[in-house]
Amino acid sequence: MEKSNLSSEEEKWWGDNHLQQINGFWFMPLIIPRIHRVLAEFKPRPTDVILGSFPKTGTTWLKSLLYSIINRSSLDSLVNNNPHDLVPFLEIQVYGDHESSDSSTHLSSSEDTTRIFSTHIPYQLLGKTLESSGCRVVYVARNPKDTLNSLWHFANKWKMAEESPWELEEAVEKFVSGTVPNGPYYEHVMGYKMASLKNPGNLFFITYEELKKDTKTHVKRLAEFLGCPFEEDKEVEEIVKCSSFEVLKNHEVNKSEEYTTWVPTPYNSFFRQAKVGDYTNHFSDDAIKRIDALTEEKFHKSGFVYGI
Ligand code: PAP
Repeated sequence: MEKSNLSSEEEKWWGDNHLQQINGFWFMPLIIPRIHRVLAEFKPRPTDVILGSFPKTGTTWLKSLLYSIINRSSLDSLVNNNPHDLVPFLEIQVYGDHESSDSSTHLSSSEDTTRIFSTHIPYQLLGKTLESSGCRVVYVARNPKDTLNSLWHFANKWKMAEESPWELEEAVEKFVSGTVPNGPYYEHVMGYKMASLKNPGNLFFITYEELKKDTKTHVKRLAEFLGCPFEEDKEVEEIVKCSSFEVLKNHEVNKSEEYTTWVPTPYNSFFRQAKVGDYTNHFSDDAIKRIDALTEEKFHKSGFVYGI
C-alpha cells in the first residue's frame, strides 16, 4: 500500500524511511546528491588510496589499518580520533551538504601527501572515476549474514529506531530483495571483486574473515600493495595491535555516546562485537536458509565461493 505513494525509483526501507535508486543501487535520499557530486567532481590523484566497502563489513577497522600503514609514526592519532574522522567518506564528509568548506579541507593536502578516502559507492557507479586516475583501491567484503546482522544492530541504534525499531524479519526481507542502503549487497561485492580480478595491481580485495584469521600476514600484504612495505615485524605487530577491536573500542573517543555530525549515530556504535558468526545468535534457521540460497546463486555460481 505505502509503495503506491512512491515513484518507481523509490522503495520503502523501514518505518517512514525510503530509499532511492541510481542505476539499480539503493541509497538514502540525503546521500543521492552527494553521490552525484562525487561522480561529477572527484578527481582522484594517482597517489590516492580509496577504501571501498559495503556498510558494516569492516570499514572502521580498515580505516585505522590503512591510516597507520601509510602514516607509520602517527599511531597516537588513533588514540585521539575516531577512524572515521581520520579517513573521511567521500559521499558523507568530503562531498557533504555544506558545499566547498568540507571538501576543500579534505581535498587540499599537498601533492606529496597520500590522501586516504573511503566510500560505500558501488564500483558500477564509481569505477570509471577510480580507473581514470590509477589510484589504489582496497575493498573489504564480509560474509552476508554477519554484514546484515551488524547492519541490523547498527540501524537500531539510530535516533529514528527509538520510535520504530527495524525488526529482524523485515531486515532479512529487505536484504534479500536488495533494498538496503547501498544495496544490493551481492552486486556491490561482485562489482569490486570482478574489478580486482581484472586489475589486481590497482584493486586489493580482502575479506573481513581472512583478515581476522591472520591479520599480520594481510597487513604486510596491504603495505606491499600500497608501496610501503615493512622492514621490521615489530612495526607490523604494533599496527595490528593499535588497530585491533579490543584496543580501539576502549579509547575515550570511540566509547563516546556523542552523535557524529555525519550519520545519526553515536561514535560508540561503530564498535559492537567484531565476531565472525555472531549472526547465529540472532538469525532463525529460515533466515539463514534464505540468505545462503541467495549467496549460492549470486556468489558461488559466479565462481566466488564465499559467504556461506
Ligand atoms: P560502517 O560501514 O558504518 O563504517 P563498519 O566499520 O564497516 O561500519 O562495520 C562495523 C563492524 O566492524 C562492527 O561489526 P559487528 O556489528 O559485527 O560487531 C564492528 O564491531 C566491527 N569493527 C569495528 N572496529 C573493528 C576492528 N578494529 N576490528 C574488527 N572489527 C571491527
